[in-house]
Amino acid sequence: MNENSLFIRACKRQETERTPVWIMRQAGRYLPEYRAIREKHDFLTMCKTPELASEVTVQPIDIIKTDAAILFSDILVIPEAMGMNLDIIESQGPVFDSPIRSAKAIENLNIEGVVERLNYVMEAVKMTKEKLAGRVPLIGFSGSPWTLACYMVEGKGSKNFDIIKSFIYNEPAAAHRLLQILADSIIEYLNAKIRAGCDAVQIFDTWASILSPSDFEEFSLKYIRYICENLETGGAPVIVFAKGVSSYAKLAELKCDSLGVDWTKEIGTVRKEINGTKALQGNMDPTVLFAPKQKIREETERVLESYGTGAGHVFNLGHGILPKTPVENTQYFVECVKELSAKYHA
Ligand code: 1CP
Repeated sequence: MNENSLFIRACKRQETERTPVWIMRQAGRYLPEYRAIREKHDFLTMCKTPELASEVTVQPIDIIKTDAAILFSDILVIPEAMGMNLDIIESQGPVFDSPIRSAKAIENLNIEGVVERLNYVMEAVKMTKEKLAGRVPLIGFSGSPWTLACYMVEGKGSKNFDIIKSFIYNEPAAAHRLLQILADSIIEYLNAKIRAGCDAVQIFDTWASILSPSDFEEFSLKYIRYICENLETGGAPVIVFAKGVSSYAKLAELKCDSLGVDWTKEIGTVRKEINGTKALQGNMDPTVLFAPKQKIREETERVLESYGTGAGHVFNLGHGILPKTPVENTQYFVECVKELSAKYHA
């Protein structure tokens, strides 16, 4: 059933009757129904309790009516499973109390049995699939090695990422060792998620945006390539979202099905740049959802128009939905995509 869904077909550049839509970070803080559950449980408990994780995964399907679900979890469960103590602090986001600052700290990571310790994620996948009952496909995800390393070395989010960048320039061998360890764990983790029932997987490289093109190749793309080449997908589409990259030419050579595009590019220009060789996912500016309805409709149309007619577009925002976004506008946005996109398909 899910192989024939709009989302999976669009990821594979097969014809659809309209453009499918889902929203990065759709399971989260802008929904009062999410906040009601989050008030009672801390973030990691929610990730580790399949009953809760599956419940908030399904919320946006019922409330926002998107065409795909994304499993509620976080990219940082991998470093947590490697033994790094993770706290999600309300006003600050994720924090590791002892970040990695040396080659020795990397050797101390507990890299055996990571995926076994993440079995709670696989249980959440199975429970979510039951709750979805075939209504829409389920996307599993991971951070890229580079984006995970950013948090593991910085210890938290950062403005200018001077600590991770000093690390890659001063200790390149250790940095590459860390990135390779992460890449190997990510392959095993995404393969396990697909086996547990995920219909597609997305790799988030949020902090691609802070690297020069040559550093991006050396410290990020190389490992994403390795992951894509070693996944056992069984036909599940692979989506790579590298935020803020200046060119898509090399990404288009990856063994993946779809590329995410942030809102600083014209999606139609990217389509031409890669000659239609991958499906594209995106790319409305998330803050447009704070605008009046007329503007939301116009921007939706503008993105559809930019991509143009034919297969291979999955509508999304250019990055995650923001916590203060009005739910009503989000619902309206999804309605607009569904209504306006039909004329771009034969
Ligand atoms: O207080 C809370 O409720 C926690 C907020 C929260 C939520 C809802 C965090 C902490 N993570 C999540 C869920 C989450 N994270 C999902 C769920 C599925 C979905 O609906 O999309 C996903 C896919 C992520 C992925 C994630 N976490 C990324 C990559 C995507 C992106 O948005 O760039 C990153 C960079 C993180 C780290 C992270 N975890 C949480 C926060 C607030 C952050 C970002 C911190 C920062 O800006 O540096």
